[in-house]
Amino acid sequence: DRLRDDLPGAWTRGEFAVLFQPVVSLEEQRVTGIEALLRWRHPELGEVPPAEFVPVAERAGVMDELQRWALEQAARAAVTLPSPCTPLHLGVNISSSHVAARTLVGDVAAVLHATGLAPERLVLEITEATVMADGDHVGVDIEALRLMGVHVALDDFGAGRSSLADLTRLPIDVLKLDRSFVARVDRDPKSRALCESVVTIGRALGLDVVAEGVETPAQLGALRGLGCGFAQGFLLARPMRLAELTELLSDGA
Ligand code: G
Ligand code: G
Ligand code: MN
Ligand code: NA
Repeated sequence: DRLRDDLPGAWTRGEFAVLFQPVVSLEEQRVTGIEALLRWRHPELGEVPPAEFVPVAERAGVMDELQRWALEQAARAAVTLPSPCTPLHLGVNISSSHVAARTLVGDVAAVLHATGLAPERLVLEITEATVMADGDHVGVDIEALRLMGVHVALDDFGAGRSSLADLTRLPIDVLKLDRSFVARVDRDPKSRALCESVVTIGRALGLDVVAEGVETPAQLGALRGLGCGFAQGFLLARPMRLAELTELLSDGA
């Protein structure tokens, strides 16, 4: 089909961009990280969302190549950013095909080397689905990445068919609380209870918890009340281009 035909190499033709969405520390009230998010602007079809092109790229066998490009773009951008306090963490989403290809560890090492990004600043975001799909390999590769100093986040936590067992099995650093719970944290006792237990688990295991998809002050207030450490969402900042992010950070965010 059309996407399948046009995708390979589209990033070398300037059709892809990496946007950055700030992650805010609720304790320190400042930006402490960013998440890199891929965008494809097809010359005729317009914006194609990742939910559409990632599966196409995986089937076409080019997702690891696209991901290497995205990782490098994001890392190159991150090293140029002003950092008022400690250098920002850079979150990058990793697809299950990249993990399955077993090139992730080498690719990450190469990008760190090429860009000079400190490994401690990089947070690889993997989903529970990826963890489930790939069983043992994931654990081995994650362990290797962590030995390099890279951090790992479990993305969309709570939404998949997980797996509190993953938390004991995998050496991770961050839990990203799925936005489906965050959406109703201020109104629905069950959502609130789920958010609270994730915050509690995070504290008990020494993991940072990032609430995703925060859209209203009421949600933010509820999350603060639960002691959630970090938040991300349209209320705080939308995904933005590097120039805009640089400006935001220079203004002392
Ligand atoms: O930015 P947006 O809300 O459209 O992202 C939708 C989905 O696409 C999210 O689940 C996000 O993790 C994923 N995504 C965004 N950028 C990347 C990327 O560089 N690699 C992979 N594998 N997924 C990405
Ligand atoms: O699956 P992942 O967590 O990587 O998804 C990130 C996606 O979430 C990005 O595509 C981003 O555009 C989107 N996103 C970020 N903040 C919000 C928000 O407040 N509300 C909603 N609905 N989506 C958001
Ligand atoms: Mn993510
Ligand atoms: Na997520």
